[in-house]
Amino acid sequence: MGTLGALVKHPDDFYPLLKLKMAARHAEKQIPSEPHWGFCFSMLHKVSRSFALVIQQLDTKLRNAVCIFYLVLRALDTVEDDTSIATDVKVPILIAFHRHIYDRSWHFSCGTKDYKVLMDQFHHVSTAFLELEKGYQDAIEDITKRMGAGMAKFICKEVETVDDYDEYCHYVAGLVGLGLSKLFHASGAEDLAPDTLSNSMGLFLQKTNIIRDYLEDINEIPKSRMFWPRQIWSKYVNKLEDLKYEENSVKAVQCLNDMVTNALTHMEDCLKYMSALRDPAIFKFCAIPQIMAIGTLALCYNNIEVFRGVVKMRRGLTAKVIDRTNSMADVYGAFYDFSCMLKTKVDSKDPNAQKTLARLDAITKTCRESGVLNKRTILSSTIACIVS
Ligand code: D61
Ligand code: MG
Repeated sequence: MGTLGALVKHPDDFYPLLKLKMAARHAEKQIPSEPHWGFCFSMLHKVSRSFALVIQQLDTKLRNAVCIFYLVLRALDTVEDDTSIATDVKVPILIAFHRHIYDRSWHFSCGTKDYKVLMDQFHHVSTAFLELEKGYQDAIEDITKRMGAGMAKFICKEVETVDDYDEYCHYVAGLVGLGLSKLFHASGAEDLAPDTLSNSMGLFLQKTNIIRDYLEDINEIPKSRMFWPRQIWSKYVNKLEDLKYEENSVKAVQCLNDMVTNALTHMEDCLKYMSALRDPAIFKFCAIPQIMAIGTLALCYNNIEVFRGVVKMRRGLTAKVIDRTNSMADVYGAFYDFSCMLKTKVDSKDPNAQKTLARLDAITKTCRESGVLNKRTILSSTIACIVS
């Protein structure tokens, strides 16, 4: 559906979309004039639709550090994701990446489109990195080193068990959570969060991506990429790719629901992490991706379309979440509505029905016990319309 068609169907998307458009325009006008910072911020806008806007709300020094943190890891991920690079070339680059960020003459050409520009012009990123305060540099270096080593480990290893799955997600996203917590702390605005909670923030986002991107990853050329753990999918099919064939639709949806149920385990840690934040801009920066992830999981649960094409939240809905996520009451409200709505989607014949329902009950209980469910203002209707 085109923009106009979507607006006729959801007229109340109009104002948040307009507000988002204006915020994006404002952000573009604010792009710094020095060429390396200019490159970094315009690259951020190009490669991450959603993160760019929320990063924009942070205080200048923290915003610069988070922008560089993002681009360094995005570049590392571009090396990891490029399935045309031979393993014996790729592994040493991943392992040494944390040293390359100090070297303004280093670059490695790979990836496509905007990612290729990021890789070819990487000197702008290292130049900006070298201007950050030492505390920020150290945090970024440490996480880059650990993520690169973890990615290298999984280049030669498949995700077999649920523990492997958690380990892989720790390297590529949990560590981002640990790094962000360090940056927030270094900025002076927040206490240092416990590692397990920071890790859960990343795991929840990454698992949602891995669930949603099943088809895209399995169809990857020249070699498919597989992140769903064998321990889960082998209960339903003999090969991961069998999930996409129509004759396996029932099994595929059961497997998908099993994966969603697994992702639900992180939600309570995420609530704990967010409820400890004090700075409103940092809070928004953390909460918006979480609520988008919930919305995506809500869309994916019991939905065969995950195996047929792209399942994505409407742009208007994304705009609403960005506009309306301002307090912990909004987050508890969204988590609560999401859990209630998911409960109605659980089919008693699903093999994991009891487990799924138990996890959802635990989440709704936590939200109710927060005592703020009636204090929220507007997000309540958002989740309800995701599935309709
Ligand atoms: C609070 C706020 C944001 C958070 C957080 C806590 C904790 C963790 C994260 C963000 C990271 C979540 C990553 C989820 C998206 N997954 C990916 O982008 C995959 O690549 C992972 C490795 C590179 C990570 C780059 C990154 C991402 C978000 C950031 C960040 C760095 C720095 C600061 C803020 C946010 C995925 O990418 C391909 C795709 O999804 O299309 C993949 O290759 O699996
Ligand atoms: Mg990757």
